[in-house]
Amino acid sequence: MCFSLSGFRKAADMAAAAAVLFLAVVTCPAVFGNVVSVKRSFSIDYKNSCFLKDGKPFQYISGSIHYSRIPRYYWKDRLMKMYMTGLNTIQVYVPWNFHEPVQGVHNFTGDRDLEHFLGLANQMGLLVILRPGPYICAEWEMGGLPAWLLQKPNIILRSTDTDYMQAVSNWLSVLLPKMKRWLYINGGNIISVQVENEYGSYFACDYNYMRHLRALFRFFLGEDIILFTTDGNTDKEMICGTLDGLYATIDFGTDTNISEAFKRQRRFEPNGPLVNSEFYTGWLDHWGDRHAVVDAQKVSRMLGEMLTMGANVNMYMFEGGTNFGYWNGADHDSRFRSVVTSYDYDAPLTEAGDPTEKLLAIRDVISQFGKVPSGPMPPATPKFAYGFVTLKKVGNVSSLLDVISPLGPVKSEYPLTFEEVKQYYGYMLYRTTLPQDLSEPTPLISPLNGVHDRAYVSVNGVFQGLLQRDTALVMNVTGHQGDTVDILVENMGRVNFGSKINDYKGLVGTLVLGKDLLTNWQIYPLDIDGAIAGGWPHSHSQKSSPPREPSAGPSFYTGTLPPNGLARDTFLRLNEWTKGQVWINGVNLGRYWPARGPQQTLYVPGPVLSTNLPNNITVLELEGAPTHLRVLFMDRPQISNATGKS
Ligand code: 6GJ
Repeated sequence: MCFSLSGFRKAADMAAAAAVLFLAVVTCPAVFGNVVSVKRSFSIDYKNSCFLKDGKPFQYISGSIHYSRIPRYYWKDRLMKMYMTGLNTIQVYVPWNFHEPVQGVHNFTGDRDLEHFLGLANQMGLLVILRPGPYICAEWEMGGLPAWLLQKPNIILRSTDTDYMQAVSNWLSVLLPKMKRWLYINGGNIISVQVENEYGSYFACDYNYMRHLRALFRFFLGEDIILFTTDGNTDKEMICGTLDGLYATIDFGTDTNISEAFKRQRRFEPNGPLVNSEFYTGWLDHWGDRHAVVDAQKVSRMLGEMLTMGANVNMYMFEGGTNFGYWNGADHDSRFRSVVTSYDYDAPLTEAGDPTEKLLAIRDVISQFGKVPSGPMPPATPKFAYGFVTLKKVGNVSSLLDVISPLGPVKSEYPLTFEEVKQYYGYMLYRTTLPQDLSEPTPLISPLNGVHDRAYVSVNGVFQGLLQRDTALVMNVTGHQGDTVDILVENMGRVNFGSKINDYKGLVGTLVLGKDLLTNWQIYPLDIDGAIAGGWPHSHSQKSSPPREPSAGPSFYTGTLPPNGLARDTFLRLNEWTKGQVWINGVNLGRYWPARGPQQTLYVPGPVLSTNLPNNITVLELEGAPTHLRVLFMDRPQISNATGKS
């Protein structure tokens, strides 16, 4: 095991350190002898089982941060706090779908400016462990894979499927050449690059897929960069996820025996550095979960144990952030469970980037292994409670299709999926007519559990109930023959882990009403974000004043938060509302569902707000608005601990 200064505790170990340093001087003159200029290098010393940075033993202490979950404005703030904690490295996923939402159209600007993010980290002296996937999991929509891959109905994702591999090759031929200049060996700060993500946990176990990726990464990045894999702490996962030429690392959390886990890594890497690539400092929340927390003392204690062993540790997450818009993922084990908008993760830095007791405990541990930057920890960003804003109804979704679906419907005898209509995120409205009079409540059934994921059913504009994937496959409908049936379907985020990541959305199966198969559909893709970006509804004069009483069912509401000269972080609470989506000044803040929780507030980054112009608020309420159409801006987040209703 390489002995690095950071591998020793102070005081008690200084004597040992002195002895080892003496031995090192004797055995490694090139490192401790005459000062020689050393070409930048970052490599693995298999003889001494450590990393070498410019030829010297190096132990990384890293934290995961996802730029795709943080407004560009705050990147420097979060990175500074990670640096001041004593981290020397950060770990970064690159979500493919974030940069190529439309096939062949790439975006690396603004909040997607990955190179600007890398540059900020470089300025701060932070090294980078890059994880470009192409699959990344991460509780991110479809694990980072673009949904347009599903246009091929039977594509086998994460395999040598030719269409999948062609798309992967095209993507990596755009991304990796951009990363080459950022490699540490080329003057940048990227010290290692992960290939795929926990591939051993995927059913395909396609070694040729991993070989193809290894070849692509080597072709674009060269021979000198360390390529590695990460897999869960089981033999099966390590067997299917590792490949010669890719350094095998492992991940585990606070519920694991450290020695046993590293013994498992040693079975795949008998020599070389011990690495925990994902040491879970917290955990994720699905809608309806009890909020997940991980004990700070346990995290810091285990971190100290691993660092004492000379292991290299990345804390997952150090700064989680937010699943803005539709970027949250989902899990599907016994049933579909959508991840909430907040990716706070009970991480050392909160969703809003505020230092926690957990961060301070971690910094104390790190300080025992070497000098942490002197000076105060940057404080929490200022928050502001802007108070109540009362909204007014714009209208039902069904009455606004000319605005939010300007291209009109796609006509089809049977329902088409989001992917078939080439809309990938958010909402679509499926319209047909009642085939006969239904004077008695008549069951509307999704016989193949084909509602992905939630469907809000209205007849002639009157909300009659909902269907939900896995848990509500039937509801009753009444009406008259020829009545208009509108079914708004919500995509609640694609599965990001396991074998069900081919997660088609919309009505992926037919619906049966009584004995009738419902056919002859008009399918409206809804471009709500586009309409709002174009100034709707605030710039549009309301043609007709909608009914004053808040009717149930999918409807838009709007209002303005007056400017007050401050653009401070704030938290939006809609606890009197039911379920929906919120936009402020065109920014899609994400989803709310207070009855399910545990998330009760939506994080509103200060830079979203204007200091001198009215802040336009738009709410899509899917089920039922409250009598008082109020929303509340608070100066702190709220998370419920009770398990939400199903
Ligand atoms: C990691 O595996 C993943 O690599 N992990 C999780 N996996 C879900 C396993 C369920 C049995 S939850 C938190 C992390 C991230 O998703 C990470 O991307």
